[in-house]
Amino acid sequence: MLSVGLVGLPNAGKSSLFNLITKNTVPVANFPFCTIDPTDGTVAVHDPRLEKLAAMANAEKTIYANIEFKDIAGLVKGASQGAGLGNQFLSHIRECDMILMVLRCFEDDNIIHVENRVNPGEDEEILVMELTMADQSMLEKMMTRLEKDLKTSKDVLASQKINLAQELLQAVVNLQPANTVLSPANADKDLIKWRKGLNLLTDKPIMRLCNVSLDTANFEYATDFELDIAGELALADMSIEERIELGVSPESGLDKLIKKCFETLNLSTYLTVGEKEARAWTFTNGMLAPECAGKIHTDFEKKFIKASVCKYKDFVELGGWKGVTAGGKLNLAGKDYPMLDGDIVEFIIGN
Ligand SMILES: Nc1nc2c(ncn2[C@@H]2O[C@H](COP(=O)(O)OP(=O)(O)OP(=O)(O)O)[C@@H](O)[C@H]2O)c(=O)[nH]1
Ligand SMILES: [Mg+2]
Repeated sequence: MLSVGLVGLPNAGKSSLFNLITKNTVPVANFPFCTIDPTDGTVAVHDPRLEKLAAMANAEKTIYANIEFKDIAGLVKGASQGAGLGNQFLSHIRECDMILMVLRCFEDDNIIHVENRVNPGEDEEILVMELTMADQSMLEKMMTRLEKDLKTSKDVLASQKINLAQELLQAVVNLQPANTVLSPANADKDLIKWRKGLNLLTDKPIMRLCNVSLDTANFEYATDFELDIAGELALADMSIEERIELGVSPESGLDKLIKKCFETLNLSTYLTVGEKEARAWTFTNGMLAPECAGKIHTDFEKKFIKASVCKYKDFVELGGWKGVTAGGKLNLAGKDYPMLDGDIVEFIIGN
């Protein structure tokens, strides 16, 4: 399952965001280090297309894509040296697919800021510093092991691994995220896999979220996403109709955030529909039909023959598979078909 790790300074609003996400009651308090246990929450990815399909097919079940968020304790300057609660919780987000930095932009004298000022740009610098330092210590250990093994290793990639680890180390030592080290286009697949398996925090996509509020001052700071977390929490129980009545956007801030995470991870959705279930499946843009079939069942990738594919819009307008077929909008896609967002699919699988 897709997972997003939240990082931020204490009192940036991570747990509030987490609460918005899960509507669980994670303790939220005006107290730095309120979160002392990592907390995982899974949320369904709301997709109106899926709901429409389920209604059309009178499907018994609607199965949404899921995305998991992991809340950890706030980091402070020097966490990698043990300040605050240290960075002991970072291991909980090592396996996440991306990092979401929650940056405080709201002014509130009653809520302590560990640096006694509100400045998202400087907070980002602190976070990048702590994350790269955590990666540095991991890479240094890795280098020692790789060099020790080099003489005895039968691994044909051994020296390439050392070179890559060295390059990554160079970046993080200079406080540059590991993801700034680009793999050459012809890089060995196994080397890329190995790199991913290192689970470096700063090698993941990093998205910056500004926690703003109505009284947020104007910052000269470019961010990826703005969300009024406290404001959204206040609206969280309202229906779309109630939101429209109040004059706020019918799409919740959380839905927009999840969309943005999908974008950051380069993901899209294809859909399947039948009487049993309507279901959303997540794939990486550019994936071909067989690999997408493999999302349903690993066997499906090998046994893939063809896929019946049509656009969501055609499916709805023409009233389903029959209409799509009669209307000439059905595409019998082969192994080299790159799946597109919103494709409705039926795989034809061999024995
Ligand atoms: N005024 C205001 N207060 C907020 C906003 N977002 C969060 N808070 C408050 O700030 C305090 C800290 O929020 P949390 O969500 O617990 O912060 P955190 O990032 O999880 O903090 P740690 O767990 O200590 O790292 C709480 O009292 C929240 O109610 C906001 O947008 N405006
Ligand atoms: Mg918290």
